[in-house]
Amino acid sequence: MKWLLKFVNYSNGNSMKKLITLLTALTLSSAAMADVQVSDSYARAVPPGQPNSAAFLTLKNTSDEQVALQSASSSAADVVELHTHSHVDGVMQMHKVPRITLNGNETVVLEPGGLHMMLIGLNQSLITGEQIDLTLNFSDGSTQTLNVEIKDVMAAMGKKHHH
Ligand SMILES: [Cu+2]
Repeated sequence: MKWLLKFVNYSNGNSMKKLITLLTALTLSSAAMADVQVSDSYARAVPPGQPNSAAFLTLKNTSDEQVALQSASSSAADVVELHTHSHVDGVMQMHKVPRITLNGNETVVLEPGGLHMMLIGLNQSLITGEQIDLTLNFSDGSTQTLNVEIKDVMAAMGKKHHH
C-alpha cells in the first residue's frame, strides 16, 4: 500500500476521487470494466460485389459515467466508420461522426436511417444468416468483440421521417 500513499501525496486536488477510481480499477478485472451492454446487433446483407454495408446495434450504458464508442473494426471490411444521417437541403445524407457518446444510463439505438456503423471495403459477401465479427472500442479503454448476424435490412429511407 506504500505506493498508493505516494500516489495520494503527489496528486493535487481530487486525490480521494482519484484514489477511489484507482482502487475500483484494481478491484475489477479489465473484462468487468465494460459499462456498455450491447444487444440487437445485425449487419445488412448485400449482394456480392457491393463495396459497403452497415451494422446496427443497441448500446446501453449501465454506469453513471459518460462513455463513448470511439471506433470499431471487423475482419469483414477494410474500415468501419461511425456514421449518422441528417437532412441537408431536404435530402437525407450520411456522414462520419467522431464518436457516439452515451451519457450515464443512456441507451442509444443504431438503426437504419439514423446512427450506424459503416462497413467500408467489404472483403467478403454478406450473406443472410451468416455472421461477421465486430470489435467495439470504448473511451474507457474497454473493447467488446461481437458476432453480428447478417440480416435482410430495408434501405435507410422510409423510416423515421417525423419532420
Ligand atoms: Cu454510412
